[in-house]
Amino acid sequence: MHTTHTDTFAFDHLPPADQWPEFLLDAPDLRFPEAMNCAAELLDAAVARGWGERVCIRAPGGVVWTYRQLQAQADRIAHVLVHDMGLVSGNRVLLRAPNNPMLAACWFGVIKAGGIAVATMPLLRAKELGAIVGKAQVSHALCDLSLADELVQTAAAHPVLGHVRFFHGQGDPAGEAVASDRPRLEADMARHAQPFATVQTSATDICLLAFTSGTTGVPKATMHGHRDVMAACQCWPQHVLRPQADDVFAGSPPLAFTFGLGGLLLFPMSVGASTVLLEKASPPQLAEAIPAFGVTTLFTAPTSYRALAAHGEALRQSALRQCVSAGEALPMATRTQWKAATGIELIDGIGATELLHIFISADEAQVRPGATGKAVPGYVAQVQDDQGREVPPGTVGRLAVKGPTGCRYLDDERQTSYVKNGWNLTGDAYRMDADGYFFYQARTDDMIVTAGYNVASPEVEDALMLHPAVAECAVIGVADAERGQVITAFVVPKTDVVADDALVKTLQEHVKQSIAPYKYPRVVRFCDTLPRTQTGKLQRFRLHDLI
Ligand code: 3UK
Repeated sequence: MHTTHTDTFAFDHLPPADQWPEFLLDAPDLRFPEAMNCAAELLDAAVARGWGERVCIRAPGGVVWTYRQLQAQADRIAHVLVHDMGLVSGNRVLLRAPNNPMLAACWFGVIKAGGIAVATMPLLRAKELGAIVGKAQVSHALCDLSLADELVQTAAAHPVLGHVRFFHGQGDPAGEAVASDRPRLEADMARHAQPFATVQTSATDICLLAFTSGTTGVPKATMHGHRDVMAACQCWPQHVLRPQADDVFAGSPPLAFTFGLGGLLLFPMSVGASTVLLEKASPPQLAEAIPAFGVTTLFTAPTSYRALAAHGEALRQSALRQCVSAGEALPMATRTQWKAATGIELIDGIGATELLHIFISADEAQVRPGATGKAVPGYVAQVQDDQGREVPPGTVGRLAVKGPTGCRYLDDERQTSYVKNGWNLTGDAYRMDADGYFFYQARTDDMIVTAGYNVASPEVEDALMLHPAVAECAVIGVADAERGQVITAFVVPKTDVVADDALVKTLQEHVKQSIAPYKYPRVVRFCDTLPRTQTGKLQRFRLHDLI
């Protein structure tokens, strides 16, 4: 392996080769040329192929960009990076914006210039941004004006971040007035009208660092290259989603989360479809955007589907036809609720930042109740015991995955916990049936041991969720002298439900009737909301503080 990068930081900080997962690249559709830049594949080639006048991106306020317009913007940004900001290939560029067309243009501008995109969650503060800048030695940043303050603080504290430009994404004119003295990307872009010749990188060169959204611990930076991006476009979208060129994608995950980057930018572009980028995409805004933009293909998390189900009637009248759920386990009750509300069967898929995107999933026709799905073509998956031996079907163990993408952390000793003997270990407990369907049990650290029994938090949550009084819930094991751990449920009741002792009894009875009685929550607490990460994942560990 070699790198074409001038700045070899990423290459130099890859884990040692013997700690890499095995990469499966033998399938005919996964054989990529040695020299490849994924921006050339996804953007330049799209225009060259005659898609230039097709709509690529829409946004509120009547914004419509064709593929050619996105390319023109990305070209200007690449020129600014190289000529005005002194970028050399391999430099890391922090990207910071809510989902909007300029963020997409910046992403492609960075990649075209041979840079490494480090997209960050909009809500991060200077302290968290500082950790990212330090870890990835980020030298450049392109930032939405609406998020300028925290970045300015970060740059002041981290001299390595020497080149910063701000842009006006969309909305928030007040922010623009306040920040008008900031160095503007648009002003520089205006001076560069000529096309930018995309830098010829090697397929294995790193092009993005994605920080894990993990529910605990210090953030880790996963490293992915041009080949990994194209492999992700080749696997799950082609084999499970199978989108059409006239599809309209939309959803909630930030582009800084690889679930959003793939689902809301790379995958639609890989088939010449269009994407709707929404700066705000909570359920009410999604419910409005779906009919307004003619959205056909939706990406969001289980909680969001539960809230959106209330708009089922309106969504039935819309063009919506495919709905993808990922980020956390999809309870059976949510699948049923969504189908009843909209007539649409959800496509569940488990993905991970370490593997870039989804590796186990099932299309609408292949759904098996309670299962996430089967290994996506290109990937192999198995359930292993603690020694890394494959266990027979029906046995719960650790999920192990291999495919064309895999985990490489930037300079992180946790590499050897995620990758063992060439397998990526996702930290999830799963069971596989005889037909190769994978059934999620829990995060391995969310297994509760109570009076000698192993109980998976999500199983109790699923049972609770089937009760009509429950809007959301979370189950944890609380340390207990007698039982080891006591199953404790936090329940957000539906509006107009009376949350009293009688309801506690009712819910406990309900669980005893639905699953093995020893799994019922001995303690039930009511609350208004549950703690979640910025990617929508439940943070069960934070519930311990409420005990
Ligand atoms: C959990 C799921 C059950 C699971 C992601 C799609 O979530 C993504 O990446 P993260 O790094 O988290 C990975 C972990 O999240 N998980 C995700 N999806 C499911 N558990 N069923 C699911 N359908 O614990 C996994 O190990 O934040 C999801 C695409 C790209 C992604 N990065």
